[in-house]
Amino acid sequence: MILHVFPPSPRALKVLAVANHLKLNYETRIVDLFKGDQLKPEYAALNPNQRMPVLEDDGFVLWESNAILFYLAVKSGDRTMWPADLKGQADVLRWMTWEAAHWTPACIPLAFERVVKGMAGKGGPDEAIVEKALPEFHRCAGVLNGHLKGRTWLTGADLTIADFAVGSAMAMAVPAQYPMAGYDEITRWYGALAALPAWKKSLVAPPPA
Ligand SMILES: N[C@@H](CCC(=O)N[C@@H](CS)C(=O)NCC(=O)O)C(=O)O
Repeated sequence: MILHVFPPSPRALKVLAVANHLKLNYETRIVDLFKGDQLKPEYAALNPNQRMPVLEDDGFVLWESNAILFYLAVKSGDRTMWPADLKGQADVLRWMTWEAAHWTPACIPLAFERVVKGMAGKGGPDEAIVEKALPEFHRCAGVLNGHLKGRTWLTGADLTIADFAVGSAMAMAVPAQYPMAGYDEITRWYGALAALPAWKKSLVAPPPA
C-alpha cells in the first residue's frame, strides 16, 4: 500500500495516524505541496483534483482523506474503528462529513494565515481574514464541545476513524492559536487522541520509501 502524503498537513496526519494505529504496512511518497508536486502530470493522473492525500493499493487508487480512513479501517478488519452496526456506522459517517464540510473549513483560515503561509514563504498572517473566520470557528467549536460532554470519544466509548478525522484539524491548534478558552471538552478529548502512540508517530514525517 502506498500513501501519498505531505506530513505537515492535518489531512496527511489523519491518514498516517489511522494506518499506524491499525498497524498496517505501507510506504509513503511525499507530495511536497510547497514545491508543487501535486500539479505534476503523474500526480494529477492519480488525483485529478491535484490534492493530497492519495492511497494506492494493488492498482486501486483512492483520493479524499476520509474515504481513505474508511478503506484503511475496513481493510484492517477492526470492528470498532469502523463499527459493525448500521447506527454506529452512520454516526461515524456523520462526524466525518461534518469534519469535511464544517469543522476543517472553519479551522483552515486560522491555520493557513498563521502557520501555512509562513511555512510556504507566502508572508505573514492577514489578521482581518482570521477575524472574519472566528464566528464560524466558535460556532463549530461549540457544537463539538457540547457533543463531547459525557463521551470519551466522539461516538461514545470506542475510538473510531471519526476521532482521527475531526482531531486532525486540532494539530494546528497551538501554532495557529485557536481560541480554545471555554472548550475544555475538546481540549480533554484531543489530549487523549494526541497521546496515542500512533498519533505521536504520525506527527513525525516518515522517510520516503
Ligand atoms: N477533501 C480533500 C481535501 C484535500 C486537500 O485540499 N488537500 C490539500 C492539502 S491539506 C492540498 O492538497 N492542497 C494542494 C493545493 O491546494 O494545491 C481531502 O480530504 O482529501
